[in-house]
Amino acid sequence: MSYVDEIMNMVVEKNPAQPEFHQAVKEVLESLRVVIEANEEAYKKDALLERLVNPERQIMFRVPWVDDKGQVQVNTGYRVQFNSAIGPYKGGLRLHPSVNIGIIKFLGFEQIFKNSLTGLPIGGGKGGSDFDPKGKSDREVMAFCQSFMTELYKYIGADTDVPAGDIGTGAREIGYMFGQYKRIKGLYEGVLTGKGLSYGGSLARTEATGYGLLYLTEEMLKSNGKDIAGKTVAISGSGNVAIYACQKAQQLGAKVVTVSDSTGWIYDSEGIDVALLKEVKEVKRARLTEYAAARKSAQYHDKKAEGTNQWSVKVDVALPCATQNELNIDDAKALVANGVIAVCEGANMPTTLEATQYLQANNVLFVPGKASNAGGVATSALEMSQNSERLSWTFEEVDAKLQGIMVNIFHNLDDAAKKYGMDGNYVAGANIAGFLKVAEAMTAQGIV
Ligand code: NDP
Ligand code: 2IT
Repeated sequence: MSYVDEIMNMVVEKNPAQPEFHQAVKEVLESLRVVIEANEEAYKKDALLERLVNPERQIMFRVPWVDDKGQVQVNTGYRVQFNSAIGPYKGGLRLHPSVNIGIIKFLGFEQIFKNSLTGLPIGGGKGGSDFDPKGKSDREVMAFCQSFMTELYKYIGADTDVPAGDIGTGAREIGYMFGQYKRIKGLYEGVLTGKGLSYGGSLARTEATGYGLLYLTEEMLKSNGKDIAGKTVAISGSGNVAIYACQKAQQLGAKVVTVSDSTGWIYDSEGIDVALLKEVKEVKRARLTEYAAARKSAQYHDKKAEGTNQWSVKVDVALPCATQNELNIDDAKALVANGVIAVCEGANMPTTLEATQYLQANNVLFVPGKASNAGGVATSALEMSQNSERLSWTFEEVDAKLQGIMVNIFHNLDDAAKKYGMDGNYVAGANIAGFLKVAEAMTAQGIV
């Protein structure tokens, strides 16, 4: 049995009931096959793949807090410190009822390669909790965040592990967590990113993931003789990534006709009104039905009642920006039948393996999230740099750096795919380019 297959089997056997983690490892290892096989003896002797798929450290803890009725609630907190070969652990905190150790491990594993692709010195980590911020009062969210940080602070720090936002964790949650860290540690340091501008945050971090997704998509289309301007785009999600993807797509001359949340989706024939979307989602924290109620050109579709989603709409470009496995084989078939030319992932692993293969087999340009959504973590690393030098850069400076990083990521993965004889396979290109740097650093640092 080949080394890659041996490791795949081991991961499934040793980590039962973690299907998302298996899926993430499978996608990466399959496309690394040619690289591993070229150097199999050395990698095997050093157990490089065994070390790569085993987190350096996994922390799980109890998070008790008191709700507004005086009832004690108990959640589980997680931080997986996956790989620190190229820098301190870096990655977001997800707050969503679906969170479990397998989800955090898949996200942490992806983060290793994503962070490597940015070209910046950051290792891979991820954390979160099964706490659901939806429908909670600000005081309840604060109580949870303070309790969460009262345990997490022991394991993080500006030079060891720097968490940030993800699903359910935005500026409000990062603020409460930062306040509690500072209070317990008595230390004002850049221990979290995505902070508010008044206490060490970076301009353009809020926009970075969505903007970065579009910078990379634009460059990828250009390199294939196409232009984002004039294209019709479907976006899923209506959170941080989706909103700023929408904004940048429209600035670049595309028309975004859909957004979604977990219950429904919007088709807006005039193009999504970003100001209205921000008001509904960022200010009111309301549902998309409110967007439809406020705009004549918008139709609201209930996902469950209709059994439909935004991938049934005829578009040129699809940007999944909500969550894992939200674009399956039936969705891929519908997109291809409608003539889609490109799918670039804003979320982490939103496309199933089967759907990815179908899109690639039908010549759809496909960029995996670890490359196309890397603008968020890249700008987090720029926030760390600003915190270290105790300076703040202008929006234009950060945005220009972000753009340069995304263009660079695309060319690195394009070159890697070509070098290994898989021209146009951006999944393979991203995994190979991300892996090689981490593998070299791990090898250089000995058996640790
Ligand atoms: P937000 O919490 O801001 O928004 C999440 C959006 O996705 C909401 O519209 C939410 O709908 C929807 N959603 C969440 N879970 C589900 C689900 N199970 N089914 C259907 N819809 C769902 O999160 P972000 O925008 O920050 O994150 C979106 C994706 O992007 C995630 O995969 C995240 O890991 C990834 N990402 C985020 C980065 C960042 O900087 N924030 C960086 C790189 C990747 P509802 O409100 O109904 O739950
Ligand atoms: O998935 C991701 O890259 C993020 N949620 C952002 C992580 C970060 O450290 O900014």
